[in-house]
Amino acid sequence: MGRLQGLLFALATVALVVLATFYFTRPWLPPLKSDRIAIDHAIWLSLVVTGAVFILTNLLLAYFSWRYQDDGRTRAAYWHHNPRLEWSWTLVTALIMCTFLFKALNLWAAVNAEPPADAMLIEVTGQQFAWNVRYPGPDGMLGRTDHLLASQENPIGLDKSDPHAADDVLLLNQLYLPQDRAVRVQVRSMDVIHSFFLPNFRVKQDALPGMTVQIWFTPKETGDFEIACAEHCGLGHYRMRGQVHVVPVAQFDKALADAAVQ
Ligand SMILES: [Cu+2]
Repeated sequence: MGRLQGLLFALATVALVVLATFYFTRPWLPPLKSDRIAIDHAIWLSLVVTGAVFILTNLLLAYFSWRYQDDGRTRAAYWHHNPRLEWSWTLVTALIMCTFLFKALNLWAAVNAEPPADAMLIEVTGQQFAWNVRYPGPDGMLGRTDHLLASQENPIGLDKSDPHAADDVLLLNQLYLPQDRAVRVQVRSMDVIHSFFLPNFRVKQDALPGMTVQIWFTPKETGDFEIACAEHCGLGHYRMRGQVHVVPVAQFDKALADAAVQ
């Protein structure tokens, strides 16, 4: 019976390794449509390193459970305290983790670097349960907002007495972006914490009440994609979705004007 048990455990472990390897080596990220390819590289690197450790340790587990299972005669050896072994696995693991850490810090610094001077300004304000999108209009300046002015008709509390507010373009759950031009998005919230998530653009930024957080990226391909809320923000969280439309720069002004009329 002992023989069979070890063999079955080994086979189950090998099956797990084969299935996991098959599943995780297929492309599972949504297609990339922005300039943030470095994020994909970081995800793949950590998957390759942790995946190699996973495969190696599980194959060893399968082998040992088959090879050294109870045969009714051999006594198990017991020993402890091997400082050299303990130091080596601690140091090797620490070294790998430090490499990940420094690479991630560099990537984080690059993602959060100053946007190009000609980046297009857009404001996105989360609210239960919608995304309010605002463009500054021809004057290039966003009008003042005040939470106390917010109402059903004026969801972000735009101060209409501010001269910069008159030409602001407001959209609901529709975000138009120019292809191949950097955009800087000021992410805000009217109520609770939301998270502005553009899976195809590798963008995810919490929208925090009382704070304006700026992110920037460059859309690379035209098409329609999803905006999701990635922070559980209330009963309607599931329907807090919108669409991103990336259009060629030459058609951008018209696309935005058409959308604003609707
Ligand atoms: Cu939300």
